[in-house]
Amino acid sequence: MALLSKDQLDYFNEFGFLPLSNVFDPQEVTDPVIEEYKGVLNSLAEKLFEEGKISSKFENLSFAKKLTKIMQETGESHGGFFDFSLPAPSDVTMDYSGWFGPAVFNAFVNEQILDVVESIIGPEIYSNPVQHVRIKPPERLLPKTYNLQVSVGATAWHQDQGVVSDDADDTNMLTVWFPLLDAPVESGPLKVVPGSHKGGLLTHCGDFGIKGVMQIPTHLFDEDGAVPVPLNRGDIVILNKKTVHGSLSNVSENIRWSFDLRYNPTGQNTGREAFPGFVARSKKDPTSELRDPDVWRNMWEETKIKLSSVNKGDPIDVNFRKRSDGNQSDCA
Ligand SMILES: O=C(O)CCC(=O)C(=O)O
Ligand SMILES: [Fe+2]
Repeated sequence: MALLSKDQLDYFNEFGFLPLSNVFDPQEVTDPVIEEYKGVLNSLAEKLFEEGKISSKFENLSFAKKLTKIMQETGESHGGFFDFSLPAPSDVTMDYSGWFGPAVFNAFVNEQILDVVESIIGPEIYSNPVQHVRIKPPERLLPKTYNLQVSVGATAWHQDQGVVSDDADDTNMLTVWFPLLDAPVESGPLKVVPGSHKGGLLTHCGDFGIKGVMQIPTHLFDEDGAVPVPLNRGDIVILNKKTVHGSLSNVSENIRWSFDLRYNPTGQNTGREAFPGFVARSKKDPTSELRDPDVWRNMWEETKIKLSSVNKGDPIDVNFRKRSDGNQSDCA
C-alpha cells in the first residue's frame, strides 16, 4: 500500500485514530504467527501438565479450545508465556519465558505496516518495545478470577502516553493495532473516543475500576462518544498516543487475538528504556535496519537476564512507567 492520502492524514489528525483495510496479506504475515503460537501453546500445556496444574494436555483440541481449557482449569491467562515483552522489572525472573519468534519479528518489520507508520512519523522508524499480543477467549467460558479479568477481559480506558514513563512525553509514539483473526464488534475489538487526543494527558488512576489497573475515570472524557473499531485480518488501526481507548468484551464464540505495536522516530525516548527497541526502517542509514530475528530474540533474552536482578528492593534501580503528573483527586 502506498503512503497515506491527504484525506487519511486529515482524518487521523482530526479524530486521533485511523482504521485501514487490507494493509498486509494475512497469509504472509499473521498466519505464520498463528502457526508459531500453536507450538507455544503446546509447550505451555506440556509444562502445566507436568506440574500437575491441568488434567490433560488436550492434544486433540483446536488452539482456541486448548487455550480456553487451560485458562478454565488454572484460572490464569499465562499471558507471560505468549507475550513478546517482559513484566515490570520488579517482576522479572529468570524463569520468565515470553515468545520472540521469527514470524512475530517479521510482522514488526512488515513493509506495508512501516509505510503507514512512515506517513505519520517520517522515515526514521524505531520499533518501540511497548508491544503486546492479546489472546482473549470468549468471556462467558472463563472463570471470574482477577488475573483473567485483568489480562483477557475488556481493556480499561487509557491513553498509551499514560502507561509509559514521563520521559517519553515529547516522543511522537504511534500505536498500531491489528487482529490475527477477524475481529467483529462482538469479539471485543478496540473502542476509541474520536478527537480525545486533542486534550491533554488525562489522569490515570491505579484503583479506579479494577484494583491495580491504570484507568482514566469516565467523568474525564466523553465516554458516550466512543466508537468500536471492528477489523478483519490484514486490517490495522493506528492511534495517536493521547487517544482515549480501551476494548470491548469478547462476547463472541471465538478467540479475539491481536497485536499492538508501537513506533517512534529513532532517537526519541521510548518510555520503557529498560526494554530493547530497534531500527525498523531508516532512509538515512538502511544498514542500521534490524532484519535478523535471532538478534532481536537475543536482545530480549539479555534484557531478561539483566532485569532479573533489578528493582528487587528499595531504592529502585531503573525508572519504569513513572509519571509525576495526574490529579489524584480525579480518582475518588
Ligand atoms: O487490545 C486491547 O485490548 C488493548 C490494546 C491497547 O490498549 C493498545 O493497542 O494500545
Ligand atoms: Fe492502549
